[in-house]
Amino acid sequence: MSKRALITGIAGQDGAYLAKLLLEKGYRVVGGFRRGGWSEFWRLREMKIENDVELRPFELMEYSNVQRTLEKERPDEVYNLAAQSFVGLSFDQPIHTTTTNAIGTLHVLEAIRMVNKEIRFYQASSSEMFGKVTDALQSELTRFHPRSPYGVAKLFAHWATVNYREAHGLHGTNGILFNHESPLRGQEFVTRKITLGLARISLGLQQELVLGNVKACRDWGFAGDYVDAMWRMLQQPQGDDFVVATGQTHSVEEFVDAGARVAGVPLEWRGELADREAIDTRTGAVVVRVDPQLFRPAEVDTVRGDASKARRLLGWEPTVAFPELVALMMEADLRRARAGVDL
Ligand code: NDP
Ligand code: GDR
Repeated sequence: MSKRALITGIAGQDGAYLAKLLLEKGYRVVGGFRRGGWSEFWRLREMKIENDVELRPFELMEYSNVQRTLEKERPDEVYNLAAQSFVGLSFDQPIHTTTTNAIGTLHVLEAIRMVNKEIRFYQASSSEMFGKVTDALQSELTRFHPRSPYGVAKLFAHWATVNYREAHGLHGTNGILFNHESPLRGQEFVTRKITLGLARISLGLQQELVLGNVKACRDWGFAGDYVDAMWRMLQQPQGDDFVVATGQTHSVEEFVDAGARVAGVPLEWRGELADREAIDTRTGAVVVRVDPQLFRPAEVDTVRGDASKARRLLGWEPTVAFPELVALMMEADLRRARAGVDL
């Protein structure tokens, strides 16, 4: 009989990639979504799986809704991807972020304990938990020092998952995933903001791209690779914690440069951090500008992950390197901008 998976947050970037992967593996996939506008399933449509996933209204903050979903759908595996996932917003909405990301996760763990302790549970932990990093390379053993309400809430959920594993014997796993991107990334995140902005600038549809801290560095991988790691984790005999990362780090400015090369916009940077800007060398016009108002109250300056445990125990490897990732996103946004499509 085919396995059943419940994915919370199915309408998000990772939900779409994970659902596609599990369907290809023969799973029955149930996806929890919040009711919103007409565009809520655009990612599932892009992946051409909208009709293959069984969609259920699902609200993480409604405990009885979570429990009833488990009772009714009887999943073998639950992937808890639902979250307020935008770090920047978490400074303005710390309580909403914390209740969703921390208590929401506890709802799922508690419901699994009540309904069926055999259900395997994946928690979407994050490199944001490392925050003010103490080790040059962050592994499962690195000390946590979150720098945002988002990171603090994810750390609660992380430890709650460890605790349900140790206290109640749940098969609970934390995937400590570093930033992963794709053409399905939300526009609020810096990579998509850049590829969308540069695509529009190169076609004359937008004058400039305004960014925050362009010196911040991230370990950026491809979402398609990272959902494969999620699945591999839940096939392990016991719950565990795994870092998933490429081991390479690049600044936001380097992402802009790589995207501009694909878009055919020659850039030259000038100025210090707060008034940094890039001109189009053909015209001298400023096309990228830093606005200090977009700086975060506390920043994660740099992260770089050590995924050697995932390589060793899961046989996982990233397949898309930084230049290909940028090109993949840039080309998708150039196509969309030319077609007048806004996703
Ligand atoms: P997205 O923001 O694209 O997707 C998150 C989904 O969660 C959205 O569809 C959202 O619904 C849903 N959601 C939010 N609040 C609730 C709620 N109260 N009840 C039910 N659903 C809710 O995130 P990603 O796909 O990028 O990330 C998936 C998970 O992985 C998140 O938990 C994120 O924090 C974590 N993560 C992501 C990383 C990344 O680089 N992408 C790295 C490390 C961790 P709606 O569409 O209605 O808003
Ligand atoms: P992050 O991703 O906070 O790492 O969280 P984001 O793309 O938002 O920011 C990355 C870095 O870029 C800097 N930055 C900007 N960020 C945004 N969003 N917009 C800008 O204009 C801008 N300019 C510079 C930020 O300051 C930051 O340093 C993502 C999310 O997917 C989380 O859910 C996940 O847990 C972590 O990755 C790992």
